[in-house]
Amino acid sequence: PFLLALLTNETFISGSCWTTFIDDTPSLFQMISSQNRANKILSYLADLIVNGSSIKGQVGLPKLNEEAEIPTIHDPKTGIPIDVELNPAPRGWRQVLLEEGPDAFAKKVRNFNGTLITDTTWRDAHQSLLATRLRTIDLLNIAPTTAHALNGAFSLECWGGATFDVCMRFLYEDPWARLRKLRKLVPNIPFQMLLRGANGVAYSSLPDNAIDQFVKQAKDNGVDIFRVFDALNDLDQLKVGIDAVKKAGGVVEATVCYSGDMLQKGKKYNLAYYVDVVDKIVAMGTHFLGIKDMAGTLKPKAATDLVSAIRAKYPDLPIHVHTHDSAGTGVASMTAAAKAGADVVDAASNSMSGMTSQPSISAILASFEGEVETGLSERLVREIDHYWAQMRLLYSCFEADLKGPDPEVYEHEIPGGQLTNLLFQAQQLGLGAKWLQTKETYKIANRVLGDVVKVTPTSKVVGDLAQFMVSNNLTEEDVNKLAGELDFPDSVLDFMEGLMGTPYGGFPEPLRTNMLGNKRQKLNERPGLSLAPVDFSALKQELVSKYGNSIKEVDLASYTMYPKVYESYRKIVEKYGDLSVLPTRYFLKGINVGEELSVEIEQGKTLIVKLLAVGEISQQKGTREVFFELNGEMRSVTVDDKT
Ligand code: 3PY
Ligand code: ZN
Repeated sequence: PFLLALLTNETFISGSCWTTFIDDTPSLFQMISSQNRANKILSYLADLIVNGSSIKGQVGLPKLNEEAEIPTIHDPKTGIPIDVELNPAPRGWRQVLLEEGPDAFAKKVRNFNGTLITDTTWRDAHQSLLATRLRTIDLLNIAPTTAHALNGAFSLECWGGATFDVCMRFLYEDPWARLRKLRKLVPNIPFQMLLRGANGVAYSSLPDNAIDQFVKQAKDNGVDIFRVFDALNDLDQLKVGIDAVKKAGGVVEATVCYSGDMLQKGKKYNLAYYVDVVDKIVAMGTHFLGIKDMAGTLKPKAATDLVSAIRAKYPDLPIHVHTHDSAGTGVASMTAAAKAGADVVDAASNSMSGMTSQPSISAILASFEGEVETGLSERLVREIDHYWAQMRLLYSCFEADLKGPDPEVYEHEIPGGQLTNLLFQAQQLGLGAKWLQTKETYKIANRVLGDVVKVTPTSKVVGDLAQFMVSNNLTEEDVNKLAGELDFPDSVLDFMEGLMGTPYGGFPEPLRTNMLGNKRQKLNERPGLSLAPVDFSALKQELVSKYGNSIKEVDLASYTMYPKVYESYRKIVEKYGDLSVLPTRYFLKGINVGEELSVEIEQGKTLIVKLLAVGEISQQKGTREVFFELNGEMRSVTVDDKT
């Protein structure tokens, strides 16, 4: 049709000025672009149909075989259905923030008579249960309903942590586009992200100006509240993130990471340690104090002791507690935290909660009932969960299949997301015994490294060392004795070099000296001080020369965080276009012969794709032809058969 339109276009036929032709006839070029996009999507589908899914971590196919239903929600007072498309989202805490600024917002939250809820379903819950694989389209579909159902929530945690990397690396999506699109649909609930301090959303430190640039982009594209932590509670590292958020005008939630069970005697990280870190955080200045219990080892009694101690010392400081339900005590711990004076606690939609995720939102509301007000409606959180029950089936192929709480978490202290990840890897090897060994060795690896606070990226260091020890059959003594000779994983050497900051109590010696040998230097100051600033104008030129003028500030930020991942992502987009528009079950399993799929590639532009047939393999070329009907016209795509 494009060629036909071109050949019959009068300006084109008359041969008059080609350069103005492009400007004067935009519809033709929109047509080329839509056709290119259509062809690219067909190429993806053809490859998927012939070769199967290339999405890492996918085992099997989605269990949901139809379009997910968006639940109807009802006004809790009148019981009347709410038309979420027609009615504007009600006022929420974001309006307070936008109208009155971060300081007044923090004060009002502190003065709220009760404890507010952060819903983590869009970030940590799927990071912890579904390998971070939730796609933008499935968030967008439920976003208008969420804006109504959760309008009393403190925030939706929806960005940062591992989602940034996974979006580009495994889902072939632009994390910035996700943020902007969600923002448009949810104008009333603050958006929250997880920032790994001086590491941004990467695995080791970046130059300070890279953190500033990234945070500014995050703020400008829709993030309101930044939960900033440092994996070692290294305050110099933490300050880099805090300062970046302050400069960008965001809400700072400077965070202390809670590692291990402080109720156990003789622990390195005890109440006095945490209060000391909090003192230093308060001295730096923050709108909120975050307490981040990434492994779910904060028992109810510990939550009471910790929050009470901080509350007594800092009556005006708003406190936000994050936890994981790995041991099954999440609801009890969050209830204890709320009663001890926490202003906000984290929870996840019921079908996306429990075990390595956050505790169930309905269970928390039930546990609070009659005692702690949240501003949320029990009916609405229940109604919206019908969607998440379906998502759990849609993403079943990424489940680690944990069957129950893991009380050993108080011993091995593995963070939620990593626990599912390591279990998944052990299951893939088909060895039940391997799992026990992994957990046991993780404990030993932590001891070898001097008992560090374990959360991304230090949890990866401990996990990598544990796997290295298991696969090379090494004991704790072996590691210490042979440190100078062994070829340790990069992450372990990065940590020992000091690229992730300095652990409390210092690095283990002589292990550090022996491990580094003369391969690496010892960094005895925070890494950002010796990293050359990113030259963003040179980087822009470089990326424009590679990818053209569409390069934006957010691309510079993506590249700076993950240069290789960004480049591979661009290659995929070049080949297949914007795949975020494909409904998930087609993205993961393709279509069957005779099946029809409709994809909205942009507003008002829908492709109707039907798979007609898959050709025989060509013995000479090893290719197959895949035949589609695209909006009523026949198309064929040739793909290499790699099976
Ligand atoms: C992350 O850094 O991604 C985390 O979720 C840490 O808990
Ligand atoms: Zn978490």
